[in-house]
Amino acid sequence: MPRLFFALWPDDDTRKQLQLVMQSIPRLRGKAVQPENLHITLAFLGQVNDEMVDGLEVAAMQIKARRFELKLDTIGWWRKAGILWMAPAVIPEELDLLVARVNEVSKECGIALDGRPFKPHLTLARKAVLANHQIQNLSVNWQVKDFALVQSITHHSGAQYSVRRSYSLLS
Ligand code: 2AM
Repeated sequence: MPRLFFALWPDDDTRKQLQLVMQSIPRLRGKAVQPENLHITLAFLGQVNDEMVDGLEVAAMQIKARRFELKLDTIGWWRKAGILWMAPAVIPEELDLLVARVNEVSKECGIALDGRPFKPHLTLARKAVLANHQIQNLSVNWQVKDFALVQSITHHSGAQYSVRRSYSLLS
């Protein structure tokens, strides 16, 4: 049973911008997310029965949602979870609509979601220990043109993600 999630998967340009951000965070302690693994989760599905995966992949093709610009302009740290993240100060309406559609389609395919409110964030590092300093003037402009169904494989060394399928957004 694959472990799946829907995500915004950065294009090459956005990934380069994110790498620059990571390089400019001083004394980053913790476990930095590998550059090729950086993403924003739209919906975490967990283990999905093999029989359901094909239906899900096809159903997601019916999602009609628009492209949008995502400005990641806020860096923060969840102390308890030890997560250092980047997020948009303003959540575009298109992103909320996309998440709502992805959730609907997943439920229609029989997948139970955890129902936690959506807090869009891109995890930069885990087990991060950080003084409560502010990092300013760092932002990433992401032209979001698609979203993806991603599989997570857990190794001793950490998680490896692979995009199973990506879906274009409308221009
Ligand atoms: P995180 O970056 O805040 O840990 C793959 O695990 C992705 O799904 C990660 O981006 C993770 O968010 C997200 N996710 C959301 N809910 C999860 C859960 N219950 N278990 C594992 N990952 C979850």
